[in-house]
Amino acid sequence: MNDIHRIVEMLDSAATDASPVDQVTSRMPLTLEQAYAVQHRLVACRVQRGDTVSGVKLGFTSRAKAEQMGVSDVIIGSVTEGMCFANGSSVDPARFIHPRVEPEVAFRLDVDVDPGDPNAVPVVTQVAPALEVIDSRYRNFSFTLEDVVADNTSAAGYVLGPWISLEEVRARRDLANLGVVLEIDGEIAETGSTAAILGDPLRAVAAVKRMARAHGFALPAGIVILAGAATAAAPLPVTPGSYVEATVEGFGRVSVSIGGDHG
Ligand code: OOG
Ligand code: MG
Repeated sequence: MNDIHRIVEMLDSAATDASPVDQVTSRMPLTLEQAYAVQHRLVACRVQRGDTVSGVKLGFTSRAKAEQMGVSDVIIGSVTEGMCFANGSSVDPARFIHPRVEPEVAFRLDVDVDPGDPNAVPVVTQVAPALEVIDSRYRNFSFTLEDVVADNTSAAGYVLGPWISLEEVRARRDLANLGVVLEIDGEIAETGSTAAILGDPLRAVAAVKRMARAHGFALPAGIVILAGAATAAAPLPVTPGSYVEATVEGFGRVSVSIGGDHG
C-alpha cells in the first residue's frame, strides 16, 4: 500500500510539473486492480485541489489505437472540468509533456446509472464530435496496460463540439459508418470511420457500464462519455498559432488552437 501511495505521488507530480517518469512496471509488478486503485487516487488528488470529475473515457476501443500503442484491452479513465477546453479555444502546450490528439465521438449520459444494477440502462440522447488530448506521464509514451491504467489512461484534455440529437443523426445516417477526419494546420493528419470504435460507437456506452462496474466508477447523469479514438493519435503541434480540427461526417466541427507565450 505504501508503494501505491508513492506511485500516486510520482504520477501526480509528473502531470502537474509536465515532467516524464519511468514506467511503474519497469520497477515493480502492478496488477490491473492496483492500477485502477492508483488511478482513482490520482483523480481524487485533482478533486482535492478543487477540480470536478466531468466524465469517463474509454481507451483502445479502436484497433488503430491498440496497434499504435501495442496494447489490446479496453481501458477506462476519468476526465475532469480542468481538462475541458472550450470548442475553438486555445491551449498552452507547456502544460503537457508530449501531447497527442485524437478524434473521438462523445455522448452525454442522461440518467444516473448504478453500474451494479443489471436493469439500469445507460440512456444517451446527445452526441458530439470531440478531440481528446492524451499525454502519457511515462517517458517515450511507452507503457504496459497496467501502467497506462494507473496513469488515468493518459487523460490530459478534451474538447467537445456541438451536441446534436442522436435520434436526428440516426434518422439520416448510420452512426456506425461516419467518416472521421483529423486535420492539423489544414492538412489531413488521420482519417477513419466511426466503425473503428468497437464496430459502433454506441457500443461504448454499454462498455462503460461494464467497465464501471468492474473497476469502481460512478456514472451520474450529465457526465460525458468519450467513446475512444477513431484513428491513431497524432502529435499535438506545439507551435503557437497551430490549429487542430476534427470532423465527424454529418456532425459539427471541433477545434482547438495552440497558444502559449512563445512568439
Ligand atoms: C491511452 C489512451 C487511449 C483512446 O482513445 O484509445 C485513448 C494512450 O494511448 O496513451 O484515449
Ligand atoms: Mg482517447
